[in-house]
Amino acid sequence: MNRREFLKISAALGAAGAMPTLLGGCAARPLPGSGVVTGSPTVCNLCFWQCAGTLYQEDGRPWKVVGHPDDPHCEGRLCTRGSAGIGAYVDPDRLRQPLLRVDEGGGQRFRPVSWDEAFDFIARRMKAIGEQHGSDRMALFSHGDGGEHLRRMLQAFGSDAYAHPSFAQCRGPRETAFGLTFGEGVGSPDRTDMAHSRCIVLIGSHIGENLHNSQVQTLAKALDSGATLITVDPRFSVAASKSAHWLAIKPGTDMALLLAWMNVLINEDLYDREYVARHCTGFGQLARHVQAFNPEWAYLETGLEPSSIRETARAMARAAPATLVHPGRHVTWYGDDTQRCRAIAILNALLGSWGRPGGFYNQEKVDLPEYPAPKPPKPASDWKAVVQAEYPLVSTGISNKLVEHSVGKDAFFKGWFVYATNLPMTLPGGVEQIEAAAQSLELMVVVDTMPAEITGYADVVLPECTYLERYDDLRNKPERTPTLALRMPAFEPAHETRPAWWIAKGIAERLGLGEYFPWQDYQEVLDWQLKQVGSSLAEMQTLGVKRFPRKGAVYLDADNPLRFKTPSGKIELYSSLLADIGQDPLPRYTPPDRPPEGYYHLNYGRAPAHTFGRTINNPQLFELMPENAVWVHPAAAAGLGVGNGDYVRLQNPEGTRSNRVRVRVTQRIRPDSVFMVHGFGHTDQRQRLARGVGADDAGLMHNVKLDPVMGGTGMRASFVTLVKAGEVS
Ligand SMILES: Nc1nc2c(c(=O)[nH]1)N[C@H]1C(S)=C(S)[C@@H](COP(=O)(O)OP(=O)(O)OC[C@H]3O[C@@H](n4cnc5c(=O)[nH]c(N)nc54)[C@H](O)[C@@H]3O)O[C@H]1N2
Ligand SMILES: Nc1nc2c(c(=O)[nH]1)N[C@H]1C(S)=C(S)[C@@H](COP(=O)(O)OP(=O)(O)OC[C@H]3O[C@@H](n4cnc5c(=O)[nH]c(N)nc54)[C@H](O)[C@@H]3O)O[C@H]1N2
Ligand code: SF4
Ligand SMILES: [Mo]
Repeated sequence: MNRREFLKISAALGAAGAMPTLLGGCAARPLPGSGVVTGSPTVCNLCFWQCAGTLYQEDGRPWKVVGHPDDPHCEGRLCTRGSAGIGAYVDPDRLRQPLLRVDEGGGQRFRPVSWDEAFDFIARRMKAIGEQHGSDRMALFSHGDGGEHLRRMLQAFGSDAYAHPSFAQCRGPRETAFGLTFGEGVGSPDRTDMAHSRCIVLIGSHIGENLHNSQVQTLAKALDSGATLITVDPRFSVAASKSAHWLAIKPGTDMALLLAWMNVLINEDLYDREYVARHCTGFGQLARHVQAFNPEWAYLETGLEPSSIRETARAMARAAPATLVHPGRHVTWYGDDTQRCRAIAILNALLGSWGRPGGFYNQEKVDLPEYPAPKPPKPASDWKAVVQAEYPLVSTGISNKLVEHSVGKDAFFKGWFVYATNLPMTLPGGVEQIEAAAQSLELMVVVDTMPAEITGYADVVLPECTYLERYDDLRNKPERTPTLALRMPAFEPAHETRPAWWIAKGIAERLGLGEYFPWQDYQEVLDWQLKQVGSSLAEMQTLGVKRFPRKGAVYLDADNPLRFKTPSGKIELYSSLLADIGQDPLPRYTPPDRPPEGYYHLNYGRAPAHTFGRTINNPQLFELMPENAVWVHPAAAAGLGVGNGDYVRLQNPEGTRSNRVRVRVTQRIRPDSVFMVHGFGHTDQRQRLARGVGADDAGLMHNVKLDPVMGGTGMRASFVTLVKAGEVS
């Protein structure tokens, strides 16, 4: 991207005074001193968009990390967080050596140990679990690339239970819903074709604060070329401020709006008749189903004027099929989330946008073979049948279910590996659940870079080196242009830290399972894989990013009769699979719980400077945003007697209180809600910047709504009130 284009983005998305700078640095980069500058390819690990970049050093000292110009994830530019990647490497509070929990002087503490001692301890406990309970009783929680290595090691041992919080606490409902409707999920990066959209509908997706790099850039491009933006959000988000229509919906009532939109599209004959006739099944049932849900009905639920519901439906239809009703990403909200995401999928089908320019494109990845290694044994049992049998449509691990089945003497799971996920702050009400699981488990190994809260519950803490100090698997994501990107070490691992591949191989060898890791070094694996697709590690060390040709079409091919991967082979407006398991085959509206007197909806989200809790202690990002604040509407603030900048604590109806947090009085939130950025309120004392600053939303969640289709945790049904910090005993 050249400087002019960047300025356009800034103008489109960044001009408003309240808007933080979205993309890091400035186009004219500072010149280095007189030293020797070297660069090595990397893939950013500050969030999961996985932008490729280059780490530059001057005379062997870290200088800066910048985006790769040929990378579709970043178009040459890293975001605020990615630009601060060096902060993760230099953080003085990083874990430095393996730690073992020991009983000493009547209490428990962690003792630094050698890798050998840590591995021996882990192998001994795992063997004991295997002998006493079975080798299928280990579970893996992971949110990051290195987790795959641990997964291989655990599969070799006989355990294949695995969950990541990006399913049941994040995008599981949309993947399930789109799978049921179109036979395929949305995936990551999201397969949205926003750059070509003429109308974009964001339902709670706060793109701009949710800073997934190229997604923000394509939204900016679409706006620049005149696309209409419709934002549905109870909060005046950054995206709302760029919108032609901001629908400040009553929290939790989106389904009513979605049904009313369908009602208008069908009754005013605005849907894509030809597309629906050709590709969809169940239209008749849908048309009858939505008759009851006209905009006047929806008004009573959502508080949105019938005229604006009609007007926005017509705007969507005018631009169709280049209308994208964005599927959202963190969509575990009110428990009916798969159904709400189904409604979004159906709306896209009515507009004919699935598989069409400006809607959703077909994804492809590089056909990259696995390194030859023995196949792991078949586990002794089917853990899904034990742990999540009530969700037959789900093949992915449901993290909260795995936790539930780790508590108590008779629990199925006896040991955990936790890789790069801070479960106490990631699962709603996580502290109590992780505490309970830790009491029952015979082994908990945590692999992290930082002394996060989860490490406090571990028997063994293994310090991973940061992404700038290691190889990982090649980035190979399903996307528009199949692309490989290489992450390689720019620095030697600091202290006694090591990469996950080394850790997994070391434990496997201690377990007598070394044959499953038939290589000395991960470079061997990467070089072998790359040679199978006509490249090599040496080439990728120079290129960083390599694009590959597509095999199939980017959009639906109008000339070919198509079979979708659903039972009927069609886009299922009426879901036969949901009907089969006794769930609503057509989405139905359930009114959400309302806050008790004196309480507010607890709304939360992202800020451009941080990723969840993982970046708060990053010295560069902490400086940009050292604490969160609780947004309160002026009317609510007046009633509560609190003012801008006052410290308060949030308290839920069960009496749980947060850390103290500052009030931000603003018109940008509805009077019935408060809003805060997730990730603050760390309690581990070893994170010296992050500890004690701001409040944590996860600890306040008391009314978690499980999704009956996919088991995820609906996290938006909790309520809080504000207690002045001075009044707290
Ligand atoms: N209350 C609440 N809960 C939420 C959300 C919310 O908004 N509010 N959001 C949900 C969503 S959308 C998601 S995707 C999940 C995210 O959930 P998590 O991924 O669990 O989020 P973090 O809290 O950032 O925890 C990441 C952990 O990984 C460690 N880490 C970072 N880099 C590395 C590395 O290179 N190697 C290793 N080994 N460890 C590393 C960090 O130190 C930290 O302990 O949370 C979900 N839970
Ligand atoms: N900077 C930054 N960017 C990130 C991340 C990060 O940690 N930091 N995390 C990434 C990840 S893993 C994810 S999953 C995404 C999450 O980002 P998104 O999927 O975009 O957002 P959500 O967290 O689902 O929703 C937040 C928005 O929903 C609004 N909202 C709250 N309640 C309702 C409601 O009832 N109805 C409607 N319509 N809106 C409501 C809030 O006001 C807020 O604007 O962000 C990604 N991008
Ligand atoms: S969006 Fe930002 S933090 Fe995420 S991978 Fe890209 S540069 Fe890194
Ligand atoms: Mo997420």
